Amino acid sequence: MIREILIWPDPVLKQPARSVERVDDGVRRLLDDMAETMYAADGVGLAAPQVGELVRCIVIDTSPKQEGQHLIHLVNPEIVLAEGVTTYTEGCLSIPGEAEEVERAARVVVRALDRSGKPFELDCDGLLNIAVQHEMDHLQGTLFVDHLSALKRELIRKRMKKLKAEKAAERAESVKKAPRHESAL
Ligand code: GNR
Ligand code: NI
Repeated sequence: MIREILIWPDPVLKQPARSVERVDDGVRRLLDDMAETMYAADGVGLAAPQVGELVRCIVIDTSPKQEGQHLIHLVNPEIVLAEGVTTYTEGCLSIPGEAEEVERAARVVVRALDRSGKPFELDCDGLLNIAVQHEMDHLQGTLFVDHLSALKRELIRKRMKKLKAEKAAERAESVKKAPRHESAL
């Protein structure tokens, strides 16, 4: 099921996510929804807080458009090694239409559970490295705008508030046009 992606600023996106106690069917269902939502939105990653779930779950697929081919599930990820510095122009599905350069570690090794609850390690460089750090930021309530100057962040906040107002107006309009339809999506 495709979920709605929260748009920043949203109080949920600022909160830390809790660890998963057991990788059960409920967690796997969430991971499947997140993957479907990520592919539908053409993203390279998605963190559970972006769909309103404050749990430490991430999906990533940095491969060019072969759905499912390189899908990675990260449950309770922890960085066990970070080295070097790199910059990348980042975007975020929760901050649509914006992109800014962000400084990150050049390489991270992450330890996480897979969708069967089995621990594994992932040695990340390139776009995967950027995506892993970007998604892990989401799990502690940090977005790429938090790495920018206050001035840039406030400019983007204004644009996002306008975007959200437009979306709310669109929704209100579609409710008016189709009052008996399940349109609160
Ligand atoms: O789809 C995404 N693209 C992207 C591009 C550069 C750096 C990070 C990302 S992650 C983003 C999806 C997203 O918002 N995940 O939280
Ligand atoms: Ni993001």
